[in-house]
Order: sequence, then structure tokens, then C-alpha cells
Amino acid sequence: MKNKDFIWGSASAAYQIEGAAFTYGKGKSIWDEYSSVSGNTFKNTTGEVAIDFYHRYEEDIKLMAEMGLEAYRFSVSWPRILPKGYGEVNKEGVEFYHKVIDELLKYNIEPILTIYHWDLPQHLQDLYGGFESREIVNHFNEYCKVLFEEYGSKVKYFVTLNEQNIFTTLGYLLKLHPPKVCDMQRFVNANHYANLANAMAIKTYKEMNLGGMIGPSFAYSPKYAFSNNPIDVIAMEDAQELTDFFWLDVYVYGKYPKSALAILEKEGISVPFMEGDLELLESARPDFMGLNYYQSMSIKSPHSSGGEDVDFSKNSAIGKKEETLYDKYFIQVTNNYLDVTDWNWTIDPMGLDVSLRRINSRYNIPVLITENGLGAFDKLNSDNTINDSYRITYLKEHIKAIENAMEHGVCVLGYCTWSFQDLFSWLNGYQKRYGFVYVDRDEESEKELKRYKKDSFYWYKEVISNNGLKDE
Ligand code: BGP
Repeated sequence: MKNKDFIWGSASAAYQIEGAAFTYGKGKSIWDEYSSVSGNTFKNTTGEVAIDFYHRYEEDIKLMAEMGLEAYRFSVSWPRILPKGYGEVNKEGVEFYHKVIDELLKYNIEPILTIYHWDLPQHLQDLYGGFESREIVNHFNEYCKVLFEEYGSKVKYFVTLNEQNIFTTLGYLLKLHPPKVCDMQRFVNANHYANLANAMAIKTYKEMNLGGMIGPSFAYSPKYAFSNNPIDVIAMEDAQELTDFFWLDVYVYGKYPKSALAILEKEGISVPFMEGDLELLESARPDFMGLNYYQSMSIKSPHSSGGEDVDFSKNSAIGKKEETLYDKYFIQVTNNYLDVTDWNWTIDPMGLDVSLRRINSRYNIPVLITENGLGAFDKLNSDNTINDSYRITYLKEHIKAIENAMEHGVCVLGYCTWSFQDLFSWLNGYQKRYGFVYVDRDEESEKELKRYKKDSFYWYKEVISNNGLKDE
């Protein structure tokens, strides 16, 4: 990388790694509840033990240090800090994250702290429907204040909400995440309150003058028009308005895109605005845009011909896709120019270049890549090696794409791969592996949860020490 301050990191989330789900004073989260209901996750797997990071964080961080990792993105579990979501603080929980952060700092690994990665306190869901109530804004702010006060002197990067677009879409439209609802108005409501919560957190952080940076992480899948038939291009525009700018414009400009609002209005859906909302949204421009990039999407009009529907059944726990209002405006089809993963996600390194350029030209904001990686069925060999050359190829091509985008003027602060260790995949159990470190467990048994370095571990170590790819 030409930029010598570029950060090479890797990422995770509390529910996917910690375990200790019902101990050490932690309250129940909506994911503890959701994964306990049969049929909601792959083979009914849960994060109850996950990869036991709670007890093994020293061992894992030592591996990060051995690799030379410069930053580790992890999330704090809200109900571990505030078991009910507000009120009494669980000191053991607060202490746990101090220990994790101190351990990272001991090895000069920059902690990147995600405030919310989907594990809402179940109590708030029961009390007022979680994100469907405006009350969430103050409770989230109370939680953020605890984190800023406790960790704000040690942590220089805070990520507010992880993939608000995913947890609202999957939770309130596609029935794939809690609370498993398909209702456009409820989706828009929950999303609006999440927007306010995000803005309030940023505002609070800035008022505290802690000197670090804060921003949300957005799951961006750049949209390509399936053909040059203008009705496919219009469908792509609608898809961008409704599923990209609908969040990004609010984050950066504090405004919903006009065209998305017009479509919603036509469908009888409205954003539950109250006095003061707009001012709050406009007052909270993030310092960076967190970008989670996995794939691009090919979009066509429901009224044009050609194109093959994407087969969602390959995503094991998903099966059939729920019908939504979006289907009237655009549909996602396969892209015959691209390969796909075993879970039918397109593999498109150039799409990362496209994403970075689009974000840069519309928003002119530094980007921190907070997730990117390949989920695969890795095999542990009898000599305890794991030959994941496909992951190396995947990551290498994506790094090239970042370099290219930077050469075209995009400011990229750093790159966090998903993930450092293998971990629990929300809907795909433990078989979908992303890590540099293999964790020996599966859906049936936790075994001994031993850690083994994959080939990609040694490769990424080289990348970090060279500050990028070697010239080939
Ligand atoms: C992102 C989430 C991560 C992670 C990743 C991979 O959307 O922020 O938490 O799970 O996707 O997804 P999956 O585990 O479904 O393959």
C-alpha cells in the first residue's frame, strides 16, 4: 500500500465467538432466544459456547500477535454490559472487555470496537418491541455512554451499528433474523429508530471529545444492471435507492433519498418522523464509513425478459425467499460472468473497487473496510494443516481491488477481513468457515475447540509485514 498508515486487521462479533451466553452476569439477547427455537438456524446451532473466546481470548490474541495483526474488530455484547438493556451495569462484563482491550494493546493491536452487532437485550424486545419503539434511542445512548466512558481512552475506533441494513431487512422483511417479521411499515419504523440511535451515539461520542473516530458499518452490495435494456437500468436505480442510498444518505447527509421516499409513499408506507429527528440526523455525520463487502448483485426489472433467478435454497438455512414489496420494482438474478461460493454468493473482487469508488464519489468520506472474506468448507488434514489456497486467492484479488480504488483517489483507512478465527455463522452453523485460524468444532460437538493455523494465516502475516501484496 502506498499509504504507510494503512491498517491491516480482522474482525468478529460477540455472539459469534464468545460463548458464556448465560453466565458471568450476562442477560439474555434476542439471538440467545432466536437460536433456541427449532428451525431458525442451521441444524439448530447456537452461540451458547461458540468458539469460547470468553475463556480463550488470551490464546487467540496471542495468535493475532504472532500474525502481526494491526487491528482487531470485535463487538461488545449489550446484555453483557447491561443485562436488561439499561439500568444496572454488570461489572464482570465491563471488566471482561477491559481485559480483552488491554491484551490487544499489550501487543500493539488496535482495538476496533463495534457497539452493536445484533445481540439486543431480550428484555428490550419484550418490553417495547426493541427497535420498533422510539424508546430504544435513549437506551442505546445510555449503553453507548457506558462504553465511551469505560473504553474511550483506549479505543480509537468505534463502529456504531453493524449492518443496520441487514438486521432490519432480515429481521422485518425476510423473516430470517429476530423478530422474524415480514412487514414493510414495521421495517421502516424499526429502521428509522435505528437511524436515530446511530445518530445519537455519534453525537454523544463527539460531545465527549475522546479524540477517536466513529461510524457505522454498512453491508454494501453494489448493484449492476442485468442488461442495457433501460427498464433493467431503472430497476437497478430503484434497487440502489431502496437498498443502498436509503441508509447511506441518512448516515452521511441526514436525509432519506427522495426517490425512495416517493416509492414508499406510493405504497402507503411512511417514515415515522417527529419534530427534531431531521436535526438529529443531520448533526451526526460519521468520521468514516465502515464497509462490509462480500458480493455484488445483478438486478433486472420484473417486466423484462431473460435472466435466471438466484437460487436462495443454496444458503442452507434460508430455503425460500420471502416475497416483499421490492419484488414489484426489481429482482436479483445470477451474473454469468462471476463464480459463486458454496453458498451461492458471487465472487467479485472488482465489485469492491466499484463499491469504494461509488461511496467515494457520492459521499466523499474515508472508508474503513470492516469485513470481507470467503466462507468455505475447510478441511483439517491429518497433520493438522489446512490448505485454503482458495481463500488466499480470494483475499489477494480483493486487496488488488482496494489498491486500484486507492489509486483512483479513494481514501481507505484499512482492511479487516472476516474473520480471524472460524466462528459461528448466524444461519449456517459452524461448517461455513471464514477464519485464518481453524477452530476444531462442528454442529454436533464442541470437541476440544482447538485452534490450528491455516495456510492463509502465514500468507496474511506476509501481507501485513510487506504492507500489501508483493509485486508479482
Ligand atoms: C455479515 C455479518 C457477519 C458475518 C458475515 C458472514 O453480514 O456482519 O456477522 O456473519 O456477514 O455471513 P455468514 O455468516 O452468513 O456467511
